[in-house]
This record gives sequence, structure tokens and C-alpha cells, in this order.
Amino acid sequence: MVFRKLPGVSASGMGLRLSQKFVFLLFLSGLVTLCFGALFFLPDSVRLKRIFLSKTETQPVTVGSENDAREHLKRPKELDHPGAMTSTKGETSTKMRTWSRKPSVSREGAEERLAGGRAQEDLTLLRSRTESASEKATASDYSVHSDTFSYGRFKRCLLKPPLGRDGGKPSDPKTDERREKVKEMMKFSWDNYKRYAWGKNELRPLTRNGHIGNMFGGLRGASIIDSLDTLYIMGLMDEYNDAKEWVKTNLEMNSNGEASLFEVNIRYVGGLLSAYYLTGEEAFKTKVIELGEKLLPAFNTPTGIPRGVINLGSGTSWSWGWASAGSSILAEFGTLHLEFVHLTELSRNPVYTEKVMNIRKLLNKIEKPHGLYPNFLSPVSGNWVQHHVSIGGLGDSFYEYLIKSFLMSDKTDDDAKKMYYDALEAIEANLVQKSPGGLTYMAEWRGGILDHKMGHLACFSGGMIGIGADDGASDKRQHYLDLAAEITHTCHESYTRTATKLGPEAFRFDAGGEATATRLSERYYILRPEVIESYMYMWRLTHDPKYREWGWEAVEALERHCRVDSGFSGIRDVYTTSASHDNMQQSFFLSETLKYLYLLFSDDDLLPMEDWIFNTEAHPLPVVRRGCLQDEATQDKTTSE
Ligand code: DMJ
Repeated sequence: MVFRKLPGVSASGMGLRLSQKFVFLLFLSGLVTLCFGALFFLPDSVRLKRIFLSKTETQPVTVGSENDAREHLKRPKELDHPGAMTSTKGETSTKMRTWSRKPSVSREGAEERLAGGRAQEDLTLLRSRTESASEKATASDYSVHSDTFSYGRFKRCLLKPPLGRDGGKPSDPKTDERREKVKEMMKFSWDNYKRYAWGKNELRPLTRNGHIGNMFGGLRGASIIDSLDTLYIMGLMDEYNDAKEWVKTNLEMNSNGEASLFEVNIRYVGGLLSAYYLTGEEAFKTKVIELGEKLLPAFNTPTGIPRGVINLGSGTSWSWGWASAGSSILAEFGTLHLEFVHLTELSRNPVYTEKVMNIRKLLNKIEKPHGLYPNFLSPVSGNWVQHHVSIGGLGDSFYEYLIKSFLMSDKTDDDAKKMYYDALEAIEANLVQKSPGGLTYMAEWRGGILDHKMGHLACFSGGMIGIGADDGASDKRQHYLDLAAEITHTCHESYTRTATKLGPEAFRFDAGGEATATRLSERYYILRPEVIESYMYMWRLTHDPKYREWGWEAVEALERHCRVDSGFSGIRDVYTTSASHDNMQQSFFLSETLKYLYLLFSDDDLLPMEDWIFNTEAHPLPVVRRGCLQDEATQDKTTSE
């Protein structure tokens, strides 16, 4: 470096000045570094920190030790789907404790490594763009009727009366008799729950007591909330009134336990929403909005993808200990859309719709292996954590909610529509198989390798593909209807190949046979609805009498093998008639299995499909007719002026 000599300054004097300047500069840069470093110690709320350190925002705790993750490999198969967790309560409540989450160290580092680094930046951008887009959408959606929700307007926008001309009573006496039988089964289940387990979550019919379980974060009365709409549509009004009174006076939201966001959403939020829409009873609306608010902290993650477990009291959330590397589950965070859109409808608070639109946009944008959606996604990086794809447990209701979001939006939600049909195409190309015996089934996909197994849970897909058939490309409609019928037929086959005529938890297509459980651990039946659900939809779509016959076979089998003195119980082995009961009357038996059977034997004008979309727990939610609602609001305004 060359220094020019300054006039009147000696060389040694200049050297002194330079070293003073150097020390000063050194001091200055040290000061700046210190100040910047100090930002890390400021509380999160300080604005300066948010400006300078926006990409290092503090993350919610991810919980689940390495041991938990390894335990997952050993966990019972019946826990393969969140819905299944509650279902195994009878025999596995102690096992559940083993896999349950213990707060431990954050696993974010691990997630980042698995998920890749660049995604975080992409997602920060994606999120801010998404938020402004959905903000715009919701602001305009609510500009006309931004006052309060009007039940009268909602009713005026329905095309048909919810309960039909005569509660859906069929004219054919034999069908009516069958329907009455299903109603009797509901009353029997309810009476026993009321007698032995009132206020608890589920009935243990053999020991005649109640079960609370650990899925609902201290919330109580799961069977009551899940039954409200079934009792109402069946005209069991005394029972419905008891249920309503319990909700009004006993449903306590200030619980402080660990809840499954998914389970609370589909059962409690879904059940209360349906009860409100069907009856107009304000208490249901108040309660559901109160509950909705409690679920929001689960979305406080860098990507906005919620974690699976939330403490309803403190708002702390974390991932299931058994889920791969702190990931969130596709079927869990992908099964919120219907309920959250309705939470916005009722509360007029756009936040719920924004949360689920953010999930939607992320999933739409992310790269998908062969167009498929893997089951595990990191809520931190927004990348897939492993490539297991399934239309059964862990994936199932995500696909269901795409097509149902489209239908529930009065067929205006084009993103949902496109995502659904694209996904279905990928499923057909990669997962749908034909057995040597000619049965169509959905295999599972593990990084390109097929597992020729179909879970009972995957049997809902017959109905799903059926209800989506009509809005597919015109040259595909008949094909989709045929595919729906073939899958429903396969699921029926899985029932006919057992001694009890009830289907196993999973069945395989391999050397051991077709549509048959080949493992001991897959032989149980826990009163699940999915096969009957597909019969109901296929009946409504085709009116082929075989679906009613198949439904009746299921009724007879339930009566013979699952009915006990004090309720209905799951069984441990569908291949033997000397039943071993699991001592659990699942709440979804009341909300789904019996409701779908009742609808199967009712006329189509009971909860007509033009107006109602069933959430994944079979709680009917109305189609949102935005145009009509806005017209009605404008008219109301003009009349009142
Ligand atoms: C129900 O809770 C729901 O249908 C869920 O989507 C899956 N599992 C159970 C019923 O099997």
C-alpha cells in the first residue's frame, strides 16, 4: 500500500495518526458486532430484532426423542392412522403411553438436514405471498356481509330442505324396516353410553364404564358431540335434547391436555358445526368458535404447516413422537380445510381460511415425486421427510378434502379441483393395481416400491372417487365411476372372505391370497365406517340395489358379532366366529357407521348431496353459496334501510 505524504506532517507523525485511526476503526467494528450480537438476547417481540433477524425466528418446540422415533418402528400397526389411535384405546391405552410425546430436545437440526436447506428461504417467500393472496380473497369475500353470520340467509341459500319431505323415509316397506333397525342400533348404542359412560369420551361396553383416552386434550363427551347430528337426523329428539343440554352446560373448553389437532377438528369442530347448521342452536356456534381459537397456535411454525399435537390450555404444540423427524402428517394437516372455512363463515374471522389456504398453497407448489403426495412433511422446512404414499392411513382424508373443498365451495375452488384430479391421475398411474383374480385395489408406495396391501381406511376411496366422477374430464367420468365401483367391490370382497362377514383392518394381495389379511395383527375390526361409507355414496350415485344389500349384510354381521349386552364392541379377529371383543364402542361408530347405514336406507332427499358435504367424521357441512349469500345480505340491507 502507498501512503502519500500530507503537507506539514512528518512521516512518524503520520504513522501515529494512521495507527490511531486503525485502532478507532477496530473499536468501531467491535462495537457494531457487539450490538448485532446483542439482538439475539432481546425478546422476540422487539421490533429491531424482527427486522434484523427475520429468518431466525424462534421455533416452537418439536418434541419426540430419538427413542420415540425408534419406537415408531415398533408401534402397533393399528396406530398407522391418527383415526386409528382413538380406535385402539380399548386395548392399547397403555401402549399409547409408550409412544406418546415427551417434551425433549428440539429436532429442528435433524429436520433441516433431512429436508434440505434452500426450502426455508423459498417458504418464507411463499408464505408472505400466500398470506397476502388469501388476505385479499377473504377480505373481498366478506365485504358485503361482513356483519355477523345470518342463519336465515344460510337457510335461504339451501336448494332443498335438509331433512327432505319426510325425514328421508323410504316408500319401500322392506327398506324402511331396515332403516328402523339401524335407528334401533343407534338408540341402543346411545342409551348404553348414556347409562354407563355419560360425559366420558367413549363407552367400554363389556366393563360398562367410560373411556377418556388421550386424544382430545382433556375435552370430554366425544360420543355426545359425534352423535348430535345422527340423533337429530334420525329423529331421536329426546336423546338429541339430552346431548344438546350437555353441550350447553358441561362442554368445558378450558382443558389443559394434549390434543390431536386432527381428531379435535374432525370430531368436535365438525360435530358442533353440523349441529349448528342443522338446528340453528346458538350454543353450538359459540362453542365451536371458542374451540377454533384454541387450535390456532398449532399453526405457529415457520411454514404455517401445523404440528400434530397441541396443548389446548397453553397453546404449545409439537409433533407426534412417532412421526418421522418431527414431521407433520399429510392426513392430519390436510384434513382441516372444510371445518376451517366454516369457522371463518360463522366467526367472520378470515384467519381460519388463511391458515388452510396457506397449507393448500404450499402443497400445490412443492415438488411431488411422480405427482404423489408423501405422508410426512417437515413443518420447519416444508419439505417431504420420507416417500411413503398411501390412500389409507396417514394420507387418506387429505385427498378426500380436496374434492370435498371443491364441492363445498359450490364448485368454485379451482385449485382444489385441479389438485384432486392431478393427484388421482398420479394415484392411478402408480398405486392402482389389478389382482390376478381381477380385483382392483390401491397399493401403498414406498419410494417407488409397492406394498400390495390395502387398509380398511383406504376403502373410503370408492365413495370419494364416486362423488368426484361427475366433475372430472368428460372422457373420464364413466371411468371414474367404474373405478369407484371396482374399489367398493374389492372392499366388499374383503368382508365376504371372513367368517364374520366383517372386514379386517388391512388386507393383502400376495401369495397368501386376495383381499385377505395375512398377518395376525391385521385381523381386527373396530366398528370402522369406510366400507359402508362407500356403499352409501355408490347407492346415491347409481341406485344399484346391491349396495343396499351389502349394507344389510354389514348390519347383520354387526348385530351378530359386535353387539353385546351393553353396546357395540370391536372384535379382535374377523376370521373367527368365537368373538373376542375389544371392549370399545368408538365414537365414530355413532357419527359415521350408523349414520351412513341410515342414509343408505333413506331416500336421497335426507341431507341431499347438492347441499351437504360430509366431513371425514361424517358430519354434514353445507355448501357455501357465496353469490347467494351476498345477494341475500344486500337484500336484507336494502329492506332494513
Ligand atoms: C374416523 O375418525 C375418520 O373417518 C377418520 O378420517 C379415519 N378414521 C376414523 C374411522 O375409521
